[in-house]
Amino acid sequence: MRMGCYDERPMRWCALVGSLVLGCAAGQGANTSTQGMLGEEGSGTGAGTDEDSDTDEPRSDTTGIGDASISVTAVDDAGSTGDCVTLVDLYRDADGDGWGVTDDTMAACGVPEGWAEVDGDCDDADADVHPEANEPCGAADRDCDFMAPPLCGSCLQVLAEGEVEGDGLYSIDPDGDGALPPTQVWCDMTTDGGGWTLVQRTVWDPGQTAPLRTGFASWRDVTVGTPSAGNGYRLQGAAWPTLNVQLEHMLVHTIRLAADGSSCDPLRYVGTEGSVSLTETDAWLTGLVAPVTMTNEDQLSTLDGGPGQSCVVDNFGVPWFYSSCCSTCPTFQGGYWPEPHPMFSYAETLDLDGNTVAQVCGGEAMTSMGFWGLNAMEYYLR
Ligand SMILES: [Ca+2]
Ligand SMILES: [Ca+2]
Ligand SMILES: [Ca+2]
Repeated sequence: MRMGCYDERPMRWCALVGSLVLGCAAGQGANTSTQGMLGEEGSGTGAGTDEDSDTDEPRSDTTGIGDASISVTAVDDAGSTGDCVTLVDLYRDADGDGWGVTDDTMAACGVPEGWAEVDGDCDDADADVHPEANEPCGAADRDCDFMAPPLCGSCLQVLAEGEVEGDGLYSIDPDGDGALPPTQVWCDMTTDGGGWTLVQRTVWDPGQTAPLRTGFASWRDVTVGTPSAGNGYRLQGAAWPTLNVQLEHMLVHTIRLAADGSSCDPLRYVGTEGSVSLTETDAWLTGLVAPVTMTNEDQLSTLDGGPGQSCVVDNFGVPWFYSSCCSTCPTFQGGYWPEPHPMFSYAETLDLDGNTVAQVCGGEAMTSMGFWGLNAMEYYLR
């Protein structure tokens, strides 16, 4: 004879099997997993292991379920009979996601709160984790197969399918199972709907951007710097085409204040229809439509090739799609500045938010002969 009871106020459940009483709250009704046969009505105070029915033990008594010879009767706390004729295997479900844990079971004639009829929950403290849970790209294991899902491929995919926590650093794998390694990138998840992946940032400090001045092979194969705000950075060029999902391009210019070197609010310009492609020896940005001169040549110029050799070599320019030289200058040194700094020429053109330098900086912006000096020039793809 066995009796299973647990006390979870205000309702008390008891299960007693084998010519004894299976107690449950009256009115819980029959369920489907195990049929017993109505038999003699017991007192509910038989020789169970939990004689006063006020502790949690034993909770996992399911032996004998399904045996048609077992008589089952339900009683409530007061000892009155209910109509329970069904004994159900139950699993503890503390997080209420409908999935219980395998190693905490009991049998009863209903499904009280905190219990489930199926097991397999691998985290019973998180209702978003269970065997049928959605598993966003880049998240931890959630469907209890103990395997993490693949990383998202871009900030745009993070936005669409992953877990978004505002602008910031995200881990992506630009080409999935391809040759490119997983990498951490900076995502703008707010501007113009978000989903922008930063691929290059040049900053006022020449020491930060000097490592970006490379030939084509390094441009293609090597990620330089770190993507978090304030740092010079370039994601290896081989990843750029895979991030250019919607052929959209954004330049974010943070103008420097002349008085103290601090930053104005950024101006943002978006171009469309621009396709980034690579050959063995070159990179191209073709078809770009933009409200400002984001580029003035389709072919990338680097230290060892492209139409803008004078810009890169003589004027300390970072590789860019330009020649002779630029309205958008990731860095430039020469008559404008004694050291290479990012600069651009169109701060009086309305940006995405309808702002110009007048709105974001007032009269204090750092300028040199019609160009504005930048604390940061950021280039995003989407
Ligand atoms: Ca659960
Ligand atoms: Ca869970
Ligand atoms: Ca998984």
